[in-house]
Amino acid sequence: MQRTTAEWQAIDRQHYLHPFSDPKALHESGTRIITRAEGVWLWDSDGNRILDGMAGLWCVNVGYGRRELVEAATAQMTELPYYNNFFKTATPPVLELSALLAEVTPPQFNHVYFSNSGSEANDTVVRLVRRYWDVLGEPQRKIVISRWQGYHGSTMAGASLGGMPAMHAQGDLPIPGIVHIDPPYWYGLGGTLSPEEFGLNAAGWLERKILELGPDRVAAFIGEPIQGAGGVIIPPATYWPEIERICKKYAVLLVSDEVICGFGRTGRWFGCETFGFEPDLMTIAKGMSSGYLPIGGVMVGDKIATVMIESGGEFNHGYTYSGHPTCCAVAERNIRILRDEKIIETVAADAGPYLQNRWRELADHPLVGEVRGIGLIGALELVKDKLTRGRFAPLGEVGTVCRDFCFQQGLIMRAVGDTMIIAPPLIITHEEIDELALRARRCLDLTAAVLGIAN
Ligand code: PXG
Repeated sequence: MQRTTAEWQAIDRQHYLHPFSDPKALHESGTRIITRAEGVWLWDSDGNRILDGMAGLWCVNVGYGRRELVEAATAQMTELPYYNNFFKTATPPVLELSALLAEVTPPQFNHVYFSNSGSEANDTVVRLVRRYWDVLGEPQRKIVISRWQGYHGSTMAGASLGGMPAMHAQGDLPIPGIVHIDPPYWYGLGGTLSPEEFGLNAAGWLERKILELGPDRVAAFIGEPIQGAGGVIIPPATYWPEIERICKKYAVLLVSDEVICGFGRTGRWFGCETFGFEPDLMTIAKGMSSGYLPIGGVMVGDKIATVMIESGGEFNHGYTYSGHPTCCAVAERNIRILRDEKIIETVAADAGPYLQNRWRELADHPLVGEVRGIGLIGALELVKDKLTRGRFAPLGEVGTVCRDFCFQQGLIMRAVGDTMIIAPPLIITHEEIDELALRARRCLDLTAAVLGIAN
């Protein structure tokens, strides 16, 4: 039914509770209603066309409007809309997708557990690594180390693994056995160190924490190759190889949360390939289906899969919709699009470098303290003083002003504190990147004008 924006907003106020939102504030301002999309463009219920600089929520990698994905869903729903994978059963789509994932993931990955989201996949990770060490006769290895400003989901384990104090403050988190270290955030924490020196230092915090806890109590370390929701924190090149070395030294399992970086965001299939490390487990979701249907999973490396299979015994874990056939059929088709159309190669050789060049031009803006990015992910740090990296107070206010101007100017950019973020669909063209850069600069100018900063 086609209603007016005001009618939808009224229903929203009366009946709907949004994720991560203050309902009272939202009721005052009214919700934006997105009604359709094509390529990198969204339309709202007032007919405004908006450039989606965030690919939905970091997920619509192949862009909106791909008929093949609609057709894959229609065909599967017609044939077999649902069946489970419990009780000695499987369906063709879950098997086809498993085999395809083994092909596109790094060589150590040949097995997958499916979930319906990144959060559920990370809950699976926690249960799986604890089960692995139990099976190996080291039941005291229970602790998972993760990082402040990491984001690993919103379930009890996901939010606990994440390093968002505002999330921990609600629901008595973290759950026991999860410990955090500081992130490899050079712009914020690097001081006078070179990025390379800082990267080694930041990895050293992991070793220090392992030694403090006792190496025989640490089950795993989990991190996003680039911390996305935490502000696009891109570690120096020295960081991940050193993290891998430390994990190997203490036999700590290494988990790469690829929910944002996976499926091409950084110009390789997976972020761990871009940063040069070999994880034991990978969390996947989002770009796996380009967000057309909900699906996630855990890629299980051979080292762990062999133990789980050869030990015998049941891993008492799974969801009604683990390996949902329709979601699997869509994810499989989506991954084939990424592969057959060489979309990720294009990100690496063309779209990525082009976007990064245009993005770096914003460095001369008086509000911009640092520009960073890789592939099709980017961030701008808005600061009060470029030289000293001095922040605005309270943090987040200027970011929100800028983000609101972005909406007004027909551009979706995320604000994390005062860091502005983009992660557009991977199929974005040069012309659309030009438009993104133009609109971003206009929004920075408008923000500077509100602050009374001369441009
Ligand atoms: N891991 C990472 C790295 C994520 O970015 C999750 C796990 C959880 O996935 P699900 O599918 O359960 O949401 C995510 C999700 C934001 C934002 O504001 C980011 C996410 C989710 C919601 C908001 O940037 N990332």
